[in-house]
This record gives sequence, C-alpha cells and structure tokens, in this order.
Amino acid sequence: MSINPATVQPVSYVGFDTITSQIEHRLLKKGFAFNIMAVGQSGLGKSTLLNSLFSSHLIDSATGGEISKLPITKTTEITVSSHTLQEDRVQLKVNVIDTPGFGDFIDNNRAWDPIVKYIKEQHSLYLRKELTTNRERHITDSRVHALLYFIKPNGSGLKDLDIEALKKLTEIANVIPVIAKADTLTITERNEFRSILQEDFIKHDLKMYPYDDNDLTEEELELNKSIRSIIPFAVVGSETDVELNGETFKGRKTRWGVLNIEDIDQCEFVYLREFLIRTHLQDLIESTSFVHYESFRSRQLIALKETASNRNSVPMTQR
Ligand SMILES: Nc1nc2c(ncn2[C@@H]2O[C@H](COP(=O)(O)OP(=O)(O)OP(=O)(O)O)[C@@H](O)[C@H]2O)c(=O)[nH]1
Ligand SMILES: [Mg+2]
Repeated sequence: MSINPATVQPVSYVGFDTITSQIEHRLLKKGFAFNIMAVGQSGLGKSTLLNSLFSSHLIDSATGGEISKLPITKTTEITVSSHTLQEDRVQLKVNVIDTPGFGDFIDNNRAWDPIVKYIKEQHSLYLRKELTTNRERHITDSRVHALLYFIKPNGSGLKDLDIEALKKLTEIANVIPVIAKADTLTITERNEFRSILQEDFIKHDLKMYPYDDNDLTEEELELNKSIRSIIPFAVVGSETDVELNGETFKGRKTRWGVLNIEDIDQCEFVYLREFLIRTHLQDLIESTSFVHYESFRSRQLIALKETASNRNSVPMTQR
C-alpha cells in the first residue's frame, strides 16, 4: 500500500504520552467510569468501531474473560455494555453506549430525539441523586462523556440531517466527529473531505470538542490546536483478523491493498483511541460535568424556583 505517512499526521506534535501518573491516581482513587457513545447514520460502522476501539483491551466485567466475539448485527435500540479496560497498570471502567443508526425511517425528521432524550435523562438522574438529602459520596455517573458522531465518507460535506442533529447534540454533550469507513477514500480524499467538514463546522457554528477554556495552560492549548487539525479523525473499524507477510492484525482489504487499523500511517484509529482514553480522558469527564451538566442543572433549578414562586404568588383563597 503506497501511502505517504507525512500526510496523515497532525500539524505538530501531539502529546499522547503526557498523561501524568497524578491524573491516573486521582481517577483511580475516585473509582470513575468513562461513558462513550456512538451516533450517526445507519450502517456507518458505529458498532464495529466501538468494538475495535477497545477489543484487544476489553475484559468483560461479568465473566472476567475477553469480550464476546459474536458477529455484529444491526443495532435496533440503545444498548450499554460495561467493560473494564486494562491499560498498563491502570484499570478503567468503560461503558460503551451503542445507538441505532439514523436513516431507517422514511421520515428521518428528528431521528436524533431518542439520543437527546437519553443524554438528558442521564443528567436528570445525576441531578436527582445530587439533590437527595442523603447524598451518596460517589454518585454513579452515567452521563455521556464522549459522543462519537459518524459522518458518511461522501466527499461533499455535512448533510442537512447531520447539521440538525449536530446542533442539538453539541449543546448537550462533548461531540467528537469522525469520518466513517475512511478506507473507502484515498489519503488525499480524506484530507480534502476533512477540510470541507472543518469549514462546515464553522459555517454552521457547531461547537465540537475540545473546547479552549480560560484555565488551560499554554501546553494544553497547543495540544488542542494540534488535535483540532486532525478532527474529524478518519477512522476504519474492523473485527476481522487479516494476515500479511506472516503478521496478523485487525484490518480490511481495500482497493489499494490490506489496511491495518492500528497503523497510524494508514488511518487515525490509534489517534482517536489515545485521544479518548489518554490525553483527554480527564478533560472529557470534567467538561461534561462543568459545561454540559452544569447548564442542564442551572436550567432545571431555575425552572424549579419559578414553579415554586408561581405557586407562592397564588392567593391563599385560590389554593
Ligand atoms: N469499508 C468499511 N466497512 C466497515 C467499516 N466498519 C464497519 N464496516 C462494515 O459496515 C457494515 C455495518 O457495520 P456496523 O458496525 O453494523 O454499522 P452501524 O453503524 O453500527 O450500523 P447500525 O447499527 O445499523 O446503525 C458491516 O458490514 C461492517 O463490516 C469500515 O471502517 N470500513
Ligand atoms: Mg450498530
């Protein structure tokens, strides 16, 4: 496969090795969970990518064995599967939320509604737990920390359905867009498509993750800038082992040859995984809490206050 490695790399160094043991310790002590969701049109490889993302690392929480190798079928409802992810000496609890694809209905209007509802319900669940008198010390966190949004590799840009869905989703969650099935595009086509999408995000004022807030250090801002240059990540998922020159890896046979999904010169799958579970893990969890949950929480509390004051303003005789 003749691919020029330089063309798929971010503009500058991406500090994937920068996670500090301090963060690891803090997270481990808290016993946290990381919740990741995949959303997008039907058949774009959402289920396959979720499985490929952690497949070599996932251990089933229930059985202690490796996750099942059952074939992937069409996703028909929102399903959550919990796994323990073993990374060196660190264990992370990962909840993977798979969703049915858009496009299965004649009228796809508001196809994103069940997703929006699910995300808001998790916020609401958390808020209710927070507001109980005997608040738990560690509230089980089912809020969606990362939402992978799959974009069809059509070469021309976002469709109206994507724009509408992204408008809603970026308001309530950390959205990380990905170019699905990138093996169907050449490296040049991927880069061109990426630029078109980056312009579309700006044009439609879609606020993708990561955000540059004021407390970030110079280094973190630099890292985000570099990351942003390769977002949306062009990804390829595979559940099939392929053999090439005596080596076996997760891959796909393409028009150009065999593609190894773990090879950063061939697709950005590894960048995406490192971004999710290393460099931005803590920030994804914090942004969910401080940006998205906080705005949900304040809206709910204001509404509660208004209901209470309306009730109080009704004259006693009318109560
Ligand atoms: N070429 C290519 N095919 C892929 C890729 N990922 C998945 N596929 C294939 O695309 C088909 C659909 O994959 P799924 O993972 O079920 O897609 P999905 O988005 O979960 O589909 P729904 O659950 O129906 O929304 C399967 O035949 C996969 O083998 C990829 O990266 N490249
Ligand atoms: Mg699916």
